[in-house]
Amino acid sequence: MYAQLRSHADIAAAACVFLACSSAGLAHDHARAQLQAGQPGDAASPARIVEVVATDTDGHMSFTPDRFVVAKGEQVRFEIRNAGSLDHEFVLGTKAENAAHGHMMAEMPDMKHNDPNAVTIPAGASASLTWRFTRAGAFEFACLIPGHYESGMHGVVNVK
Ligand SMILES: [Cu+2]
Repeated sequence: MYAQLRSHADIAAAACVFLACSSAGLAHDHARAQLQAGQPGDAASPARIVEVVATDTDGHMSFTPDRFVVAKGEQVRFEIRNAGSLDHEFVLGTKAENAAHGHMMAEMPDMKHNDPNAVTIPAGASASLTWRFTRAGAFEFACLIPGHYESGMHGVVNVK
């Protein structure tokens, strides 16, 4: 039984890498369908630029800054620079969505993201993500690579 489950997870992980997570299985689609933080941005319309730096020195991982206030309806273009020596990712969602996604990442640690609300940033590289925050509330951005969230890699977006 265990072996069978394990191989399912492996197959899903392989599909995930090839298809950039667009068909990583029902669990992932479900997580996306529940996305509460807003909607994918439109690169053609104006956006407020927010620069974020990811670091991973001495076992402490973080995003700087790790707190933003955004106006409801505002479109933000996050420009994330990975100044660390490890690959990181930036995933937007509610705390609950990120926790659920984190559990899935623990099962499929090689999962790569190219979703509207998530981007993988290789060590030394930069990436951007444009998002429109259409709902008020506290949302989270986090790196869900196993162990990174626990090491401090998360922050808060307050939408007012
Ligand atoms: Cu990370």
